[in-house]
Amino acid sequence: MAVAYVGLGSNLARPEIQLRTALTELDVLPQTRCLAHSSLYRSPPMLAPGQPDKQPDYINAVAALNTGLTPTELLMALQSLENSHHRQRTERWGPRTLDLDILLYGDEIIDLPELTVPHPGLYERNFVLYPLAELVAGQAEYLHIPGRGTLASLLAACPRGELEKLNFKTVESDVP
Ligand code: A4P
Ligand code: MG
Repeated sequence: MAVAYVGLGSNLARPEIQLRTALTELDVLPQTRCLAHSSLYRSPPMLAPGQPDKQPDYINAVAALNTGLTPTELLMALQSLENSHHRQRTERWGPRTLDLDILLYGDEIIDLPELTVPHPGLYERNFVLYPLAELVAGQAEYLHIPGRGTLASLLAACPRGELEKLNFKTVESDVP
């Protein structure tokens, strides 16, 4: 068994509900339990250079899984979950109903054509680092990011910016 951290993101089709549903679905993947997850966070879209600024804000979260799946098996399971949320891949960094990224898989460094771990964007994304820090609650100095140092050192170099932690009681799924 390994502990894997998964980043969740959505900016289409009621993103808060997409994430809450996905968090329950992660817990019932084969050989997998969801140990804990962060709050939900809202942030403006991070865009590719030249990409038009026409996307809704994103909702993001991070989950810690205990899994017996191999990294490649976990990637396939996550992609199948994305597909079940009607994810359509039209453009890179385009709007999406559900994005599930493997951020960390134990302390492994993986460089396969279909899988890079740690996730290549992890180091500089406020919408990943701050939820991850919440999840490990006070242990950021001890969470080692292979090849990059500690989570605490990455956080120190990453401004919080416009990232907003959502109040659990006011997210849209509570509205009838
Ligand atoms: N892949 C390689 N490594 C991994 C990994 N560690 N986890 C491959 C998951 N997948 C990985 O992904 C493309 C391919 O990456 C997959 O086929 C898989 O084999 P994708 O999900 O189909 O496409 P994508 O998500 O558009 O591309 P990419 O480069 O993964 O984008 P990111 O890094 O997911 O970023 N702004 C805000 N505020 N919040 C966001 O969450 N997300 C993105 C997309 C852009 N802007 C954002 C956010
Ligand atoms: Mg992705």
